Amino acid sequence: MTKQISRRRTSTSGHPGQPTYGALTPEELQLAARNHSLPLEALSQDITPPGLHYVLTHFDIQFANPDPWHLRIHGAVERSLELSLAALRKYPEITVPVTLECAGNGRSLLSPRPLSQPWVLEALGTAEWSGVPLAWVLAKAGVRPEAVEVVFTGADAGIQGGVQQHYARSLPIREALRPDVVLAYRMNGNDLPPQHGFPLRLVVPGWYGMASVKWLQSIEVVAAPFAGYQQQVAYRYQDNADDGGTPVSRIRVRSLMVPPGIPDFFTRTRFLRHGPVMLQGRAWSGEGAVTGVEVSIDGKWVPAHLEQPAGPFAWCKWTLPWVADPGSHMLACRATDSTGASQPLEQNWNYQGMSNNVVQRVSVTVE
Ligand SMILES: Nc1nc2c(c(=O)[nH]1)N[C@H]1C(S)=C(S)[C@@H](COP(=O)(O)O)O[C@H]1N2
Ligand SMILES: [Mo]
Repeated sequence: MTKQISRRRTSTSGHPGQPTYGALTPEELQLAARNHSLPLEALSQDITPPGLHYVLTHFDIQFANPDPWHLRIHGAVERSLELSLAALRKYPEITVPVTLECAGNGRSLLSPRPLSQPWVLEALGTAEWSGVPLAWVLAKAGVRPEAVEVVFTGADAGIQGGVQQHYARSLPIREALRPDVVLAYRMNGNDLPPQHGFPLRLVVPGWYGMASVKWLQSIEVVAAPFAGYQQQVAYRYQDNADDGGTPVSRIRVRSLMVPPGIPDFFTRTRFLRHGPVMLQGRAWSGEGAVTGVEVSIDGKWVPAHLEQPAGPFAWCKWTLPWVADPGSHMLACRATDSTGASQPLEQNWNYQGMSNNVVQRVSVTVE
């Protein structure tokens, strides 16, 4: 099922992935209408309601029948397993609060703009994912000593970069054996919605969303690095089409704010009354704990108050009281994590538009 594929060049005029200038293309609009982001006002909620959590699906959403469905665990293992949903539900269950973000978040802000899903700033969400620890299932199968990676394959298939494929990604064996990586059958306490991977998906806390394979049907332990399209071609930091690049993995530190006041319908410009207002938002990082958030009001940075996150890979809330005086103001927020990384004021460009964690700027008119 998981076909090994060779690397292909995707750089001909107007092809997907190729950077471009100017207005959004009809193809980008088509993707934007299928895949939606988190409305920024939903940053006010600790846990994102499933309908507001961002969605990214490369091919078609699957509507699986849970009865004949089963998960295959095979490859470099002592015992191959075929597990029904009922069998998986009998294993120990964990619940992990996780902030997922698409690696392409912010892509539409880049210039030139890589042709793909044109996210603005909000391709993220935080959910409580419940299911079986992947490490438990791998222990049942018995990982053989030659294992180097684990390959996860979804039921969805399509064509990308000229290559027909099932959506598939791998994890290095040490990541796959982390105790918090979960084979999730519930999101926020309910069965997974179809768009989030019913009946079963992988959730890899701390990694960009592409690692968390939806509609999971096969787990293969392999003795050589996986060469699938979504691993070797997509999701890489590249300078240009011919650069082999380096793989995208952990989520870079980022923060966003709930735009204060009320919006203008068409432009989304914000309007608010003068006087005290509590600015608030969220900050997260897959590389280490968030250690600080600063908020800039008309260019002057001040530290915000940080709250404890629900888990090591869930966003934390930040707040800052502000007394808004009449006029036009520019607000921004910037987070730092325990590795010392903080968000850039101007984004470094890369060919696929990956991990654009530039600071958000919100302009407000105070009356
Ligand atoms: N089977 C499958 N899994 C997938 C994808 C996909 O297209 N097919 N998209 C990936 C990407 S790029 C992201 S960002 C996340 C999005 O997860 P969500 O739609 O539940 O938010 O799923 C990942 N898992
Ligand atoms: Mo993504």
